[in-house]
Amino acid sequence: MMRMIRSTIRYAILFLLLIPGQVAAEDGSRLWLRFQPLEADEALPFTSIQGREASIATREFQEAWTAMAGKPLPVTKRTDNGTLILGTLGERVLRPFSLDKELKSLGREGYLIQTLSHRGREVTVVAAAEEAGLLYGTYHLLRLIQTGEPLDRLNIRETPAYDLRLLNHWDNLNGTVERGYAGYSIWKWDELPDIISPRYKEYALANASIGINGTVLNNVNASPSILTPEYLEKVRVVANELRPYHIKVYLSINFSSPAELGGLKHSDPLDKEVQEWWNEKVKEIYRLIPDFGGFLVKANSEGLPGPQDYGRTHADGANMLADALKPHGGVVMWRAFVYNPTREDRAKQAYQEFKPLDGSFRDNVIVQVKNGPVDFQPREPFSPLFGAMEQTLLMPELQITQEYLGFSNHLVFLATQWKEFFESETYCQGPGSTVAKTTDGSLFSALSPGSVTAIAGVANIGEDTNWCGHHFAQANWYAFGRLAWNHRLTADQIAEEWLRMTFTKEASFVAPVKEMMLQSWETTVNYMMPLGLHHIFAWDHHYGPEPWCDVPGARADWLPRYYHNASTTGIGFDRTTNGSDAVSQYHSPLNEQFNDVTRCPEELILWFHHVPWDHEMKSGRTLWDELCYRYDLGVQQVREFQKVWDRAEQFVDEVRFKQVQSKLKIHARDAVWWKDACLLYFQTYSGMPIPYDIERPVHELDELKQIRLNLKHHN
Ligand code: GCW
Repeated sequence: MMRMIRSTIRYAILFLLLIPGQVAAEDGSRLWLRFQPLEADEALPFTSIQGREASIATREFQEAWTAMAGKPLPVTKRTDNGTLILGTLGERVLRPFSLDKELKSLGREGYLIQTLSHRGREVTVVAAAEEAGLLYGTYHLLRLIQTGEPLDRLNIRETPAYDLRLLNHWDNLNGTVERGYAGYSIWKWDELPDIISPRYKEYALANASIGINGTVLNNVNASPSILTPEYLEKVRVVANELRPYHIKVYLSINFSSPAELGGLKHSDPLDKEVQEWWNEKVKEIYRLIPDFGGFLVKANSEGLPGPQDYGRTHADGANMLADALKPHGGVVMWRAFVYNPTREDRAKQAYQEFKPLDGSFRDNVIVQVKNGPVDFQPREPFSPLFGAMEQTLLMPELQITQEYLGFSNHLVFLATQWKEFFESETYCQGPGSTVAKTTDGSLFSALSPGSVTAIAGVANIGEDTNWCGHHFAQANWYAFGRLAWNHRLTADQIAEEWLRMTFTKEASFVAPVKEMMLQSWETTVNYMMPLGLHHIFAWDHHYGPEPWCDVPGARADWLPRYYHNASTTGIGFDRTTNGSDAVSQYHSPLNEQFNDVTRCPEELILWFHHVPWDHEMKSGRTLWDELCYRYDLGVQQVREFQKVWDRAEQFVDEVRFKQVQSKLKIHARDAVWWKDACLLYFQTYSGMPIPYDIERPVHELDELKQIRLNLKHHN
């Protein structure tokens, strides 16, 4: 009998351990917000909590705490040792601490977290001028708890680097996502406004936890339909879901909307009727969404309509929309991603178009500039527009989705790339004028007292269970938010935080996996496009290599040959003063440095120079050999990632372990594909042998040329 009872109990326990909820819990859906149970030896200083019950910060804290500690913190009116106090300016709970002046100086979104003493009792105070700051402060404290940081002597003050920290969704109204690799859009336009997906709130929460405060819901290749009353009603409902988490909604608009939607004869921005149409449309939007953020505009770019269709400038177009939005507090983010199939070097065109317009934009227009002068390539120099427009607000656009970095198959941590960008010297006001400082208000703060600073990242989010397709792609969403809040954080710090929250704090897991993440971007550059090569992707889908690609009748600047210029004499794009002269768009001494093949950083040498195959590199190797070594190094590094991950098995739940392991197999195969394709093809020009000490090609060039990926559904 006893044995029977015992075995029943054993089965019951086994059953409890196997209930589907528990296994499914580690599917990546909770992102970095897993709030794992605290371990027995983690003594935390909190004994009770004081905070407005209605406040979302208090609610979020209690929910997370309950998950970690098993029960909520007791709510108290008394101040005891260990009381956690959450409050905003003027609230009774903060009165004993005289923080008002300081809180005001931290602005709307800033906060402080301090260990303070009150009548001999030690308390922790999270305080901010307004609710938004309090929520950010609360998430900061939760991050400290989750990552295992000491909590006893806290003295933290934070304000964001950029005022507007936005995600850009390239999501279409039919549910597809342009350059999205994590399934269909999370915005269920067909179901809205009646059905509200629980994911909207989860999305809001995840963004708030990393300080993102705005989102552009639809693709920059915008359908005019987004501005119909039917869709605006849907947008209103999404905005209502996001608002409690301090996330504002913005929309991409189609410049021809007055004609296409309003039935006007045209959409000329200087036409009174057109202006009136926009004024009325904007009023309609604000009636529905009083805190609407504004418009994002892709105009006269890749075939889209714009002010130039009517002989007007980008400034004319942007200012018309800005005037409509101004009375309501909205902004226009006008994209500088413009280029035409002219004889002019594509890398120079955005600068040529926008630099002459410096000073002619309204103060609620922000020109949104991609990090590099071409298009989110694996590595680009920074766009020369940064540091060139001293009287125009400029915001960086980064790409979180991995359009040119292996989609959601390759493990690429982008914080390293973004740090290189932020820290690039523009020299616009001498040394120290980094890209970050040209955009965060520290260099050109005189623009206008009310003007805002901003940054955007093209989202990598879709309806996949783990949101981003690859578990490690979540780290890029996370890193974007963290850097938008504080671009001084190191990639190392961000990876460390993310790993501890997303997987485990175990040092023997974190150290090697973090190393892998920190190396992964450079690794990808190595096996895809080392030494400044760019845009040698296969036609249209931007996944695999196709340096030989030739599509009859296609625009020259959409073909790899335009960029690599391989010939029997050498390889690379001559952008020196003898070539396209793109170097001259940079300030001195950078222009001279880029112009001189012996001083140009080797990472960018083929971006700026057409280099002979036997050119001697810093390593002492010829350019050809160096190219071979870089490609090979990339492959070897991915193989190393596989080993690092396999060694980490004991620390990771089975589902996520296996999924990442499978992705790494694809990653390794693709790296070999890239290496073989590029080396075998370029060898037909260099005529030189592949150095004998590196891995031999395993493919035939002709066989690689036959590969046709059907990746249409990804676009
Ligand atoms: O690089 C190109 C992408 C397009 C994208 C465009 C842009 C949204 O391939 O898919 O369109 O950039 O940024 O506008």
